[in-house]
Amino acid sequence: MPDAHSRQPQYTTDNLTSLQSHILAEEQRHPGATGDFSWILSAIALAAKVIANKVRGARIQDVLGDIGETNVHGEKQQKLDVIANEIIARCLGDRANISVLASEEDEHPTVLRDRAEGGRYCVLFDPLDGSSNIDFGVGVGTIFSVLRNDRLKPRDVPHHIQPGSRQVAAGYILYGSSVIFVLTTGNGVDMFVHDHSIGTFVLVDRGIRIPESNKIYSINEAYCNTFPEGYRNYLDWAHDEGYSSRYIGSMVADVHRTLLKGGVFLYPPTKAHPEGKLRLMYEANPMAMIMDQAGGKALAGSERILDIRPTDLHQRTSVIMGSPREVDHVVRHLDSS
Ligand code: P6P
Repeated sequence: MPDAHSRQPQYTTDNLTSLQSHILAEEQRHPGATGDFSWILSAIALAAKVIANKVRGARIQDVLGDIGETNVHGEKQQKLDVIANEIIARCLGDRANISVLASEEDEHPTVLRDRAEGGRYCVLFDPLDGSSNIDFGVGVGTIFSVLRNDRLKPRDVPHHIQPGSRQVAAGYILYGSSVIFVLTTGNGVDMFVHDHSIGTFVLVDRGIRIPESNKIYSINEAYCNTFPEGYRNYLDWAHDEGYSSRYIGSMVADVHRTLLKGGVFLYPPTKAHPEGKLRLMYEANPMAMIMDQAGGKALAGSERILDIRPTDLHQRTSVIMGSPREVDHVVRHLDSS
């Protein structure tokens, strides 16, 4: 047995990489990067830790339930929706390179500064998606999308209504059995888990690839009588093919499972939401970038979600996203209806 002095140091392959050091390493990959971008992602990580703490203590700190008001979409605002919204605004608001903050919870975006004052990025977010589930301990999440404020109009007005293909970063934080941060900056999808013992997000998976296929569909079948015919034909086919159904009713949780296990997540047009229920700018677009970067597909009917040319911050869309072969099965039935 060699003694301690002769033994060569064993450099581990599983280095401990924090989200912060990962972001800085990514920044080094972009020549001329100014660090602006890293500032934004570190602010989102800070907000995630604060929100995770609130979610974890929800039933104890009496922040469950709704506040007796509705948001711009006519939905009951949960106490934690408002709290999470304020936390993100406080963490991002002092980042000098942010031009616009746009939230699901606010009818109008907050313009912090225009491009001439250094506002280079727009950050759009759903502060606490799935919050109606929080009273029952179901996983909820924050979804974020980062765009450049690079459209110079005559008045140099911030320009945050851009197609999803122009996102420079996107991701989500899932507040579940563990707090999981999934991020893409256009070079693949990486996953971090919050290690409470050291108070930081640590890298646990790099370059995630969604499985090509898996016989799982995720949809609220209660509305199936109001789905367009092609979706109903797909469901009949999936039933005959022995598919499993998994639906949590919290987009971040359903999409995260789909990303890791494969399958397809769908929110078709319904009678209540003929254009689809999910919001394009801060739900569908960021998730579509994640899926695209992980080798999956993300469509609204037959159109790529990332190619949709938006007109309104709060516009909705239908969603079909997941394993490429599973999305193809859905599209085949839409096309033949
Ligand atoms: P439904 C949560 O309210 C949400 O916005 C998404 O997180 C989720 O995927 C969807 O709505 C669930 O909608 O109509 O099935 O309850």
